[in-house]
Amino acid sequence: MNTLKIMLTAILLAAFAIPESLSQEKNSKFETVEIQTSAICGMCKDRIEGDLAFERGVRKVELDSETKIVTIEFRKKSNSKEKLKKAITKIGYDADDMPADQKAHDRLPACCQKGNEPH
Ligand SMILES: [Cu+2]
Repeated sequence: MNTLKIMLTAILLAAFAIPESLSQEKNSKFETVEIQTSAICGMCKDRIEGDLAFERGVRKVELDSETKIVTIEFRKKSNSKEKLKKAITKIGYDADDMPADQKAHDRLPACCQKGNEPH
């Protein structure tokens, strides 16, 4: 009877311990950052999400159409917020305090360039 009790306790402990250790692993290897961009329309959203998906270590990219804030989840070892901001400026958009690369910006379709109304 005692053995059964111990076994049940062990099973219960294992059930709680496993998800806990998995989430800790996730927290240590990945980082999520939010960066304000100068995106204007849905094309900008697709362009930024599509290009950033190919940056090193990036696992998830989502640009909020309302706020133009892009949320990026990436492997800490492979990338950094500063590098990702730089990557956004090279696509042609502002990233927080970093201004867009002028040449990249000028290559964007006219409707996607800064100063246009969101559409
Ligand atoms: Cu656009």
